[in-house]
Amino acid sequence: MNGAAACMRRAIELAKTAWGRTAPNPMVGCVLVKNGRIIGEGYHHRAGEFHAEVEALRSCKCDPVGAAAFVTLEPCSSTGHQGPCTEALIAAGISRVTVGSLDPNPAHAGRGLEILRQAGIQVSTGVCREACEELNYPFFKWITRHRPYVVLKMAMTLDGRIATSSGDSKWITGEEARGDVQHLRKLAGAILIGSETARIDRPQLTVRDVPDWPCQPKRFIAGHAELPGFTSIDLADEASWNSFLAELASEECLMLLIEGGGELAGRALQAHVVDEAVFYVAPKLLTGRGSRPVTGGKDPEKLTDALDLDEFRTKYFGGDLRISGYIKGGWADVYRHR
Ligand code: AOF
Ligand code: ZN
Repeated sequence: MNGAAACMRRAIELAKTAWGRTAPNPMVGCVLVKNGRIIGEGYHHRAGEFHAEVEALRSCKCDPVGAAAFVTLEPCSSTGHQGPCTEALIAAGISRVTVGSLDPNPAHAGRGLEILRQAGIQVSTGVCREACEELNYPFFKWITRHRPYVVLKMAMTLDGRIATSSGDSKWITGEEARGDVQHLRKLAGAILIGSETARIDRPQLTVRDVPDWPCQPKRFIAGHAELPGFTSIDLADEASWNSFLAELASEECLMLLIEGGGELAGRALQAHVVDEAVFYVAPKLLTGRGSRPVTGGKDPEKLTDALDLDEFRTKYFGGDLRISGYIKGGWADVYRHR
């Protein structure tokens, strides 16, 4: 395979094979290349199992001595459930290691690269860095801040409505967009909805597109509503948000997905707990003063009170448009501009 970027892209693809299955570990992929050919590939399947580098070494059909390794994340350097990947790479005689993103886990951060260099391995970093980092924002925030990464997902009409005045909301977006939500949901260790949404929609909020999905998110209602499988919690102020998020993190939840309604969305944004907003916009205009708006909460006084977004991105899913961005001042924004 030609080119470091192409090898790293393949490693990213491998890492994503385990999408949503690795928590509380990151998704990691690794490709081994010798004489211009891929001789080994691997990815981290789930926490407690082999790391990507070891998987790739084990898959080799020929001697890996002198091969180059492309890893999406800095190889680990100490023993956890698994032995250090730095040692495995050194023992296998790997001569070059290209790393996509550094591992901010304080147990490894930077040390992995240092150990490889000291062993005489040529180390380079930063190939497809952004893509490698974005693969693991939930892990990065959790391991450094002991809080889950928070994503706010909403589906709305072009005029910013999420339901009629009577609460009819099925469906605003089409099948493809809802399929993308299933994909996003797989990363969520927990899902949160408002009490009104719980009462009116009675949603399941499960991952359904894979039979017997092993990592179903824990489900919570902000406020009080009876819904089987959901836990009611009180999120009255910033302190209660903070203890909720701390509790989730201690239960190894790497990502919280907030799925509406508008009142909860507004309050979560105003409590400054959201890191990333993912909005699906349907080509529909609902109109109506009583139709429910996509965000509620308190009324800001000035336009300068608006939250800004960084990296505003768009992608079509069928006829619907997904617009996403990182909330300025949130964890992801700060991390990206560090
Ligand atoms: C790697 N390659 O594929 C992964 C890494 O408890 P352990 O031994 O599984 O270690 C988990 C830590 O190792 C995790 O917190 C993260 O820092 C790193 N994950 N490192 O070299 C991998 N999954
Ligand atoms: Zn490792």
